[in-house]
Amino acid sequence: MKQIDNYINGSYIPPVSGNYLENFEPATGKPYSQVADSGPNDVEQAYQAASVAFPSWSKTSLEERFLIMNRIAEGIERRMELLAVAESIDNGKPVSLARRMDIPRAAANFRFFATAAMQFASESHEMPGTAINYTLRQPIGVVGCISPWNLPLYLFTWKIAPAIATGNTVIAKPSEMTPMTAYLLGEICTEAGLPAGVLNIVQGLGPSAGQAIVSHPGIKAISFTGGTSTGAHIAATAAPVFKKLSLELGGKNAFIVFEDSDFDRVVSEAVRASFSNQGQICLCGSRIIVQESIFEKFTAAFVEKVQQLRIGDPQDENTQIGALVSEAHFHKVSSYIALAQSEGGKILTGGNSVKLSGRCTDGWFLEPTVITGLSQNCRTNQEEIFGPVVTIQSFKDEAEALVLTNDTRYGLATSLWTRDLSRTHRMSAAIQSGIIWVNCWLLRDLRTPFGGVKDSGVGREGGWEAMRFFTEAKNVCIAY
Ligand code: TXE
Repeated sequence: MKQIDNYINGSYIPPVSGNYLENFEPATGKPYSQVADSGPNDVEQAYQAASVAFPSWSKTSLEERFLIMNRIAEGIERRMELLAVAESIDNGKPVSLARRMDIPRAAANFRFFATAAMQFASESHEMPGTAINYTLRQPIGVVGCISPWNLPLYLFTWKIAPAIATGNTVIAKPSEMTPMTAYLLGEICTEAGLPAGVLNIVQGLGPSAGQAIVSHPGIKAISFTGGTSTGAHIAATAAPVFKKLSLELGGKNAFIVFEDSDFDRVVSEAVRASFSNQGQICLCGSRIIVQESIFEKFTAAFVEKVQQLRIGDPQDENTQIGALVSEAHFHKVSSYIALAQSEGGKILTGGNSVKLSGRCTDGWFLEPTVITGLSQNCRTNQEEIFGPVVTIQSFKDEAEALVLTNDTRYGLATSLWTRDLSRTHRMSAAIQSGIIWVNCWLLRDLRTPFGGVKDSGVGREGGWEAMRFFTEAKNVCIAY
């Protein structure tokens, strides 16, 4: 069985403990590899490598960083099929999705921030006749990047790329549930000529390996994506020692459909926003709210399209709905279906586990599920389910749509469908979320700030926001 070791100082090395964790394939429910069960000693090894590499890497020319990061992107692209299959096996997502979204975006992350490294500048301010101020934006040093299981390589590289582009050295930990593509990134970086110690990949559990990164006194900034409760725990660990934090957390996003929207497009986009990656994207539209004048018509059309989704072996090219990432997550999501029914919800389609034949017979599959008849303040409409389960409810007018949209503890993303330009501006200004898509969903420009408000996190990733997160601004004031 494949052993997934740590990548430290440019080489793959086993965990100090010698212990490994079973890594399961969600589609079969069976272990298919073993992942290093790392802890504080492994993080210390990584920290030593990263701190030795920092002086040289932080002085590496921007052109050299640009060239190396583009070679990493090329290495990812050359291994597109290998990485897409690995991602699909590890996570349970359809291989077509990994090939279309996850892996190309991982390459794009390195390309984007390679270019950003060349363009990143700061500013100067003259005090006429008195002084000149200039702002130095310097790398922080050794930084920690911790990423989740839902978009494994996509989110892992979204943090690593800006961190190294700005001259930092990195200790990065993928989720213990999806370690494979992060593991494969190590050899790609070595092949691209990334100097040893610039990127160190430590595998293992959150409370051991992750906690060791967050609490290490030498690691000065943490970029985290994951659950809100984990984010709160990380903040409690990091805050007393004044570490810089970026927390991308959970969401319970509204997908708002007004009667004047493009009906056929909004129906198909609602299906995509609800069930892509089995609904395991923090940006998914898990609460569909529809103007009452078209509620029946929309609901019928939406349910019909959901019922056409093909559930199957993630390795099958035609599969649209794959497996949930773990047995625990499968039971968590299933429990929310039962909860919804106990709260008075009516299941319009789905609600059942799926028993496939052949190799996937013991996999963790759930039908895409649509539930109606629930109040906004019930748990099903308030808590992040993070699976192929959406609720659908109606609203009378713009005022009610806004109340429903904002009525959760989260504030990550919203998808608003209307042709009314004034309404678009009014609602976009009033909606409490960090991202608002109008007549689209998951359309991403990497230059834009990315992040949530309320319990969806603090800090922003993307574009100059990410470059600024991984640098410290120093003001130098020189008197004439
Ligand atoms: O996230 P966790 P999980 C939500 C979603 C999901 C829930 C839990 O609701 O059901 O979070 O998912 C590491 N110190 N999202 O279990 O536990 C962990 O090893 C340091 C939304 O995947 O937050 C992993 O690498 N690190 C989210 C990473 O944190 C710790 C995407 C995420 O794990 C740690 C994923 C600790 N004490 C889940 N405990 C989004 N916004 O996209 C865990 N980790």
